[in-house]
Amino acid sequence: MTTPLQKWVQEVSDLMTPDKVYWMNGSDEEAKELAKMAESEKVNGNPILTKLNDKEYPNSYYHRSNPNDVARTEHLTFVCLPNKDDVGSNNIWMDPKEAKEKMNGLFKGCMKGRTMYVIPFVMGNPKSNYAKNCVQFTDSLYVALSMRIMTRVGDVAVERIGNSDDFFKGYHSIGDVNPDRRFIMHFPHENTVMSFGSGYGGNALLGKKCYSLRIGSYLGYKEGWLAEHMIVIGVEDPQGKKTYFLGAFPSACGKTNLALLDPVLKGYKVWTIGDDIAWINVGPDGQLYAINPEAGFFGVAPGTGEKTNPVMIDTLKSDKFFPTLFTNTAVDNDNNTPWWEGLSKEIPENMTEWQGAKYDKTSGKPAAHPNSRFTVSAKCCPTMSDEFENPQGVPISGIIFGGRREKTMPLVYECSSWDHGVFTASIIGSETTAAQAGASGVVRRDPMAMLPFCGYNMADYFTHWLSFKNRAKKLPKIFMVNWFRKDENGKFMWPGFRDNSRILKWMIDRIEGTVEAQEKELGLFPKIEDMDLSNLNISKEIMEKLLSISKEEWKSEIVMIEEFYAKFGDKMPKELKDQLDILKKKFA
Ligand code: GTP
Ligand code: SPV
Ligand code: MN
Repeated sequence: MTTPLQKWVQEVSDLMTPDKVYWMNGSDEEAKELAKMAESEKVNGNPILTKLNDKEYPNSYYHRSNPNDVARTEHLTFVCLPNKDDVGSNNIWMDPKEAKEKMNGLFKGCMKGRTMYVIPFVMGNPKSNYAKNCVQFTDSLYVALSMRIMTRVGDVAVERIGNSDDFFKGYHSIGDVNPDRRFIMHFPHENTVMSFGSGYGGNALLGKKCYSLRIGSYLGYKEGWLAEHMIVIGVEDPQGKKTYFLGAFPSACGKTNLALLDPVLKGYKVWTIGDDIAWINVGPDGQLYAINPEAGFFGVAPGTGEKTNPVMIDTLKSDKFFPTLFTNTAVDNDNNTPWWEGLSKEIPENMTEWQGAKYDKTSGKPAAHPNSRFTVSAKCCPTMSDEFENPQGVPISGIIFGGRREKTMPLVYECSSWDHGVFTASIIGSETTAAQAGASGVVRRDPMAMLPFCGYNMADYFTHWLSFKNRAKKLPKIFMVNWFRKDENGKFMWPGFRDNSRILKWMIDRIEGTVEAQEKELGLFPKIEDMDLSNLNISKEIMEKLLSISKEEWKSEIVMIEEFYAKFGDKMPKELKDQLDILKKKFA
């Protein structure tokens, strides 16, 4: 008897006509075999993978992508629900029928001469009721190996799927890596994504942004849960008590760094559960519980160093999983090790830059692409929490939102209610980064850090967020942070990174009710004397600046918020419009 899964694979291979169809089982032996093939297989004259120095970086390989394929391409990403109004102005819509015709045209015969890798995987611990069954196929060895790191690949997914047709169907071909023939099409109502022409993480590892966020958020809306662009961490205090937080920052704005934080504050410890995606459910006791559906990290390399993120450096040097990948970093040829800006103070003499040329230090250009990344298993991370595999997830006491803002946004404040928290998250603005193709440094609204990832109308999404005040018995506190505020000379005023533990401590004190806050226009602010700034060389004046609110800046901010809200017309929930009115009056 053929199962729906087998039938589907037969249909897609009939269309794409690969020379071979290979089903991945997720074993170590298989990964080693695939890596060996990737070392000998060439694309554009370059091997797909090159082995790096095994002593310094065990099990590690280098991958150089096509220079036109180094980031997510939001302008080529579509949500194809039958009704255009259901995708909202936050998404680009295409009629599902038209989208499928287009994709089938691209997919027809696209795997001739190639192997189709069928990758069955589970998002979340297979023992969890919150876990989801998925299958993606691809003709890229790099994508196949990356999926092994980022998800739980193997027979367990095939067993869970059994004779059912209820599984995520991910279509992927790297095609000819031509941006004119590149599309990432989502069909949330059919649990399907079709992706062609890119091998880049967010475009090609379909379990990640495509499924766990865009399709996931749509499922969450229908089923009463949330799929979010969030880290999940447990912060242990000196008494050993753990407080669990979620944290949402836009792409390349500090999630991975906060998720693997090594606190400067004595006696505190951060336990990692997730660094990019959280699935949040109301648990049996009425609290919010979160799991991380992923199994690895696809992290930004530049800026990761011994000083800023020692835990990630240890993770990358671990030998606990095969393989670890480095993509579009530079290579230090004397040591055959990956290198990027921020890894070490000295720049190695003999380097190949990310596009394959000899690196010229005097060029003024970075050696690694600003969005160069590593792909590494959570098994390699020394701070991984015991709760990572907990099928129920962890109970959440605080939600941290943030953005990257040179100006306007204070270092930290607390929201005064759930509605106020949802409002505050809905008005997040952030400077764009190299994680998405296009200009960097442009301020755009990025509500909940989900603008590129919400798979349905964002106004409905806000309504869904608001509804948790009725679904949950006990809600977490909501905080807003900005690590990136600069002084007149363009220098970051807050040291950030490991010093962010000072902010986490204040949040825990607020959750425990041991410190008071002071009310300002935006919310509840810390009193400077309540913050642990021990052994930190920062003046009271700078702290005041970091926590200050400029009436002028907020007046123009409100104009931008109104423009953004207007894009959603009548669908915008009343609670948020009321909150905006209240804020406007405060700055009138
Ligand atoms: P995605 O993987 O794209 O979702 O990003 P992310 O939010 O996980 O970003 P990540 O933690 O990798 O941070 C990206 C960039 O922000 C790097 O260049 C870091 O050096 C920088 N960064 C992170 N935390 C801080 C901080 O506290 N202060 C400053 N100044 N920079 C930071
Ligand atoms: C992001 O851009 O937010 C990332 C990288 O985490 S990707 O998975 O490529 O989207
Ligand atoms: Mn991300």
